[in-house]
Amino acid sequence: MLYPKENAARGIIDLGGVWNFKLGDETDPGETCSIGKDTEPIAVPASYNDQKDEPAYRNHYGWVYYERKVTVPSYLKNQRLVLRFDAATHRAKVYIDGVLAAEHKGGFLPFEIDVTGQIEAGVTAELVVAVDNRVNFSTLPIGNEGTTPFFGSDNPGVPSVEAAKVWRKPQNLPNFDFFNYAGLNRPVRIYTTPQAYIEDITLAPDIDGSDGIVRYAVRTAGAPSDREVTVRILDAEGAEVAAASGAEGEITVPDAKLWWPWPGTPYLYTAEVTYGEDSYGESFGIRTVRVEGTSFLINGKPFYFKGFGKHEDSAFRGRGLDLCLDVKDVNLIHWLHANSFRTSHYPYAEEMYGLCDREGIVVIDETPAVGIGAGEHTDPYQTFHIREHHEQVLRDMIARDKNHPCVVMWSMGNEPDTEHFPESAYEYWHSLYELTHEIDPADRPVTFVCCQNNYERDLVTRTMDVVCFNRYYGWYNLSGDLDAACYGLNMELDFWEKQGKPVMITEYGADAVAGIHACVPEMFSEEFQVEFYRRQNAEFDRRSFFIGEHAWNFADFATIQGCMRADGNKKGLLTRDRRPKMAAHYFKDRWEKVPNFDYK
Ligand code: GCB
Repeated sequence: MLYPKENAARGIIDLGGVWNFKLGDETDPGETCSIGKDTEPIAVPASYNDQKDEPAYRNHYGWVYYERKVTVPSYLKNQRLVLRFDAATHRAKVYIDGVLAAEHKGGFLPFEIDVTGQIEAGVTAELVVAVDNRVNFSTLPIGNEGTTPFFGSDNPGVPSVEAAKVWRKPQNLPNFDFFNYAGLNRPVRIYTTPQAYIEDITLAPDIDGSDGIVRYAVRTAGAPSDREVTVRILDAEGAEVAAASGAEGEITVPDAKLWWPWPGTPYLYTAEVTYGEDSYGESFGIRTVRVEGTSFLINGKPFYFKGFGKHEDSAFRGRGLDLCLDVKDVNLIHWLHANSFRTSHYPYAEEMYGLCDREGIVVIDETPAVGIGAGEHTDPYQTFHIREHHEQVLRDMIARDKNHPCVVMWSMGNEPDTEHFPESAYEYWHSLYELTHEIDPADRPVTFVCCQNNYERDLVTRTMDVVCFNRYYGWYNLSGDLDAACYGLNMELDFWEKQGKPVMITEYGADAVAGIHACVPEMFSEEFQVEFYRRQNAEFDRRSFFIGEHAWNFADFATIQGCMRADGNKKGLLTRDRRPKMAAHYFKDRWEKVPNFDYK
């Protein structure tokens, strides 16, 4: 799916701004197509939750309504009009002049509607978007249904499931550790194309000696296919270096400049595609990614991942796109001498991938499949109704992100149950693994992120291209005891070593409340967070098959309330407003000395 771009053939009408807004009540079916007068202002793009300091906003459950008028200028009369939502979290119904124009499920990937017949250039239309924030057993991410897991226990202080139903209001019970920010989190735009148009461009790069090879495919629509597709490859200065015609083929770029992670040069080319009156410039990099033995190779050289899991999370906007924050984060990633991050726990806004392409930051791209687990008595693979949706999300994520050189690996999900129902888990995840390989035109490595206490029972993780595991030795288990933590960690590393795969840690960390200091490092102090990383990194450094360390998390972030969270999750190396804790300085020093390539 192409990102909206303006050029001589295409225009964009940005629908960002202040819209009219109304909360639905919990019984609302999301079918209100005209929201009337008593509305409140709401900024788009942004999550609605923190835009007004009311529990009704913050803890809303169910549908909300966004409304605005849209007028496409009459000089665009003969153009094709496409209404594009970059993300509506988690489910949307779009009404144009009172008529349902589209429905979409999934809160982190774009969808678009050809509105050529519905919105007429020169005529004002009413746009109403209903958005549902509910998470449950059929959504990704997963929400618990009915009650919290604590209800129904033997503890007399805790009401039974039945009793809880009497007084408990329906509410979201996320089975994940980030605040369920919702709404129109990303841009809403109308873009135009000529009537015969380029629908999609796929670019799969390879290297042959000093040349670059680009396999390409262009999908067109809207006219008889007698018009010719042409492709020109432009270098970073805009000079043509290769060209081809036809809807698919292979192009050789002589003496190609490769895309390298920062501080190498992340060189970008543009594939300038034309079809009739339409044209589109897709930027891409020439680089290869491959797993060989226990190495992860970028352009044939063993790469070491230095970085973190992140979140899209900030004050006021919640999960709303903030370009200033994205640029700042990229600059902080450079400041830290990090080279990579994982889009934990959902695909991020497309603008961030564009920045990472340009700035040479390596990305592990993750679906929103987080929370697939329901304790030792319930097989989530039998109970949850997610398979079809999960496949769709994988297809949509790859369709959106396939041409980004920054994306080097797909993560199908985070921390599912693979321990209590190992066979079900294998069947589920391994078939998705095969599907992911099949649908990625560039066939990147595929993984998912495991976190099981009994890693020996898990049958899936060892079959992934890269073993990615999240571990909290010294925090959630063996709390505060870093000797014991290192002992436990080493036992586990011995196990993974035997699998003969590249292995990386995708989460490890300790909460540290900025400003709490201790001479003897104890939990929650900044000193403990540093010591936690210093000790465990020393163990990683001794293992040649170990290909990367991703700290949890880049910055502090908002979560649901709970007795384990004081104003959110405090495992950030930076505070939520991006001030460095001691651990940020520690990693900055360490990572400056750890090269991207041939570290082991
Ligand atoms: C995890 C999860 C992550 C949490 C983290 C924590 O294993 O993947 O979403 O935020 O632990 O801090 O507990």
